[in-house]
Amino acid sequence: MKTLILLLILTWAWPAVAQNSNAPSERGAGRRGEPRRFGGPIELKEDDKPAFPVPPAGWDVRREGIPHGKLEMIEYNSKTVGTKRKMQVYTPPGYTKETKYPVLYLLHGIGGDETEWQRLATPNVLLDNLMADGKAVPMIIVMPNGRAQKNDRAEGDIFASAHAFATFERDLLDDVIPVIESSYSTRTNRQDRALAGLSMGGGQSLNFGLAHLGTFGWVGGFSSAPNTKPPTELLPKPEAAKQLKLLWLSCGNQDGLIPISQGVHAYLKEHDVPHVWHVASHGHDAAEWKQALYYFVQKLFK
Ligand code: FER
Repeated sequence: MKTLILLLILTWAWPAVAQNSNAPSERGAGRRGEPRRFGGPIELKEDDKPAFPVPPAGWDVRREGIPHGKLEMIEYNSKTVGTKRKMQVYTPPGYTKETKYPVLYLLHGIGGDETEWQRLATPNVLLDNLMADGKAVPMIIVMPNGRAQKNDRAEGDIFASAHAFATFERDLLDDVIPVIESSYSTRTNRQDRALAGLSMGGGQSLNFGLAHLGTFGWVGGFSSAPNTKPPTELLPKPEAAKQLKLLWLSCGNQDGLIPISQGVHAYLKEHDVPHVWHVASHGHDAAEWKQALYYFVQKLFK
């Protein structure tokens, strides 16, 4: 049965795979923001509805006259990969060593890298605005590169590097988090670390977050991709997830990958695991991820 489902997903995804590997203009950075056509037929269920409204006017516009956070690109030595790797770090307005901050680790998709979230969704603008309005608590956001291999650029056949997104589990736990916690002024309990991502990054967040409940207190999968483990593997003991402060699943209602999120949602519901299920009117696209991030961060660390 599992093999059949996997075969079906691969068959549906194949046109997108072929397109990506054959057309240079479709490769790598820069083609994000376009609607994507992954996956198969979409069958919406009764509760596949938005949990949040369309964001209010001005939500994603940089405002003058409010304090702004800072973005920096840093390098770290990855023992896991054996190279120097990059990650983008947002520190909130007024960041000071006198305070310890919680941290959100935010993971990109199959065609992205450490710059993708910033290009697609300007998390710094969303967070600056939300903090100015008292709707989000000050936090650090880390945007690492989830393709844990020596050449971690999104080039060539991006699907051929899908396995490197699994290797990233060790890079995140053994390299990224220790580097962040020794370089920035952070709080370091499970309730002070959140893990979320889009598509491949959504699958990574569910796979790693639910396997390391002692490390992460807040886990979010946005439009999670076929790298997401089947629900019984993700959470063999569903009651264990009840220790999470937040478990979040969201997906656009025009995204052919929605069966993956629907499957996880159905399993959580069956086992009474509290979670957010947010299905807004989008495809597999930047508009979906941006509003998911906007609402996800408002729930964090409270
Ligand atoms: C697939 C379809 C889509 C797949 C991954 C994706 C690993 C990822 C899409 C994205 O990150 O946007 O079959 O297999």
